[in-house]
Amino acid sequence: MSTVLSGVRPTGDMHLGNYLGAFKSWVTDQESYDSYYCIVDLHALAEDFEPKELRERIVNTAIVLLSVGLDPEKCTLFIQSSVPEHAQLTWFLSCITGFGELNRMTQFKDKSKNNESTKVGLFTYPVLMAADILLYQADRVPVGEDQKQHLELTRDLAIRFNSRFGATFKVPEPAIPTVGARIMDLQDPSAKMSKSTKDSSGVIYVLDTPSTVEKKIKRAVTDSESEVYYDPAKKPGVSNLLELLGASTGEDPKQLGEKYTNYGSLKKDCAEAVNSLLAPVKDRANALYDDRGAVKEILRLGAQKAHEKASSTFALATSRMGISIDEFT
Ligand code: AQP
Repeated sequence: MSTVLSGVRPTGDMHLGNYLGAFKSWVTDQESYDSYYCIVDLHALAEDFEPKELRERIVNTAIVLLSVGLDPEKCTLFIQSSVPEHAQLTWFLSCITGFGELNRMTQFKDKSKNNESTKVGLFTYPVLMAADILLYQADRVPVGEDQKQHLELTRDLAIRFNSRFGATFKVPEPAIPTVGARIMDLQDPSAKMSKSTKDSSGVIYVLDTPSTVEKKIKRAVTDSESEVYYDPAKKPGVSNLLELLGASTGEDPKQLGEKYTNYGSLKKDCAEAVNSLLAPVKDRANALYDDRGAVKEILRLGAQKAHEKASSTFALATSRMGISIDEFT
């Protein structure tokens, strides 16, 4: 059975971009892959955080993941920091990563904006991400378009390690969804929908109420034309609504564009489709909020299972690098 791995940072409330760009395919993949899904709290430490708030976000993220359909009987759901090998392998990989390689990462450039106080952890984030993936010998890594460059680095590091020290890591393939790969902010369709965006009016959270979803979509920025068609470069706002509608209903955004003659009816259908998609998720989440003990137990068992696999890969990497004490003579 092939292995799939993906992760999410508990840096805020989960939104439609996370759901449509990532979680939806995680749920499908758990049926046919040995699946590992990770709440990557170590990555969250690289940005400003409050410990109490972070703890709450980790639990909320787990609740959303279970509510969208991850089934602990079919996949391994765990918190990254519960498996120490993630941090340990990061050091090994840091020692074969060039400074220039990390300096070229566009996400780091966007987030750091040349600010001197930017954390080193944010700079080395892609190396930790590579460790997350390689520890589980993942064949497939479902991510949004924005993570493609990090995946390329992971592949480069796996190939480099294998050729320098001997076959150790599987070289993973990215899996980028064709629809929903990049859901944009409703108020600024030139920016991707993000948890950490200050103005929440352009972000639809998975647990937003139906009336909030309707309000946000109704106020979504479009353009001064009135014709509906799919063209992300020329009509980013309208195309994003078509993308949202398409990803929620399973239809093709381009073909959907041909069905509409005005923005009002597109927004109405888009809000309805998003609300139908999210309604069962919210019901399940409410039930889980009343049973946090069960969520904690799922994460504990997940960490145990993840540790079994990660520790065996890590032992192999240790041996390959010549620092395994078991092999000292
Ligand atoms: N807008 C998006 N459209 C499609 N996919 C998206 N993802 C995130 N935003 C979008 C995908 O969701 C998965 C988990 O995201 P993450 O939190 O680990 O990474 P992120 O890209 O940093 O997410 P945010 O929401 O933008 O968080 P902040 O604001 O904290 O930086 C990933 O597979 C990601 O591609």
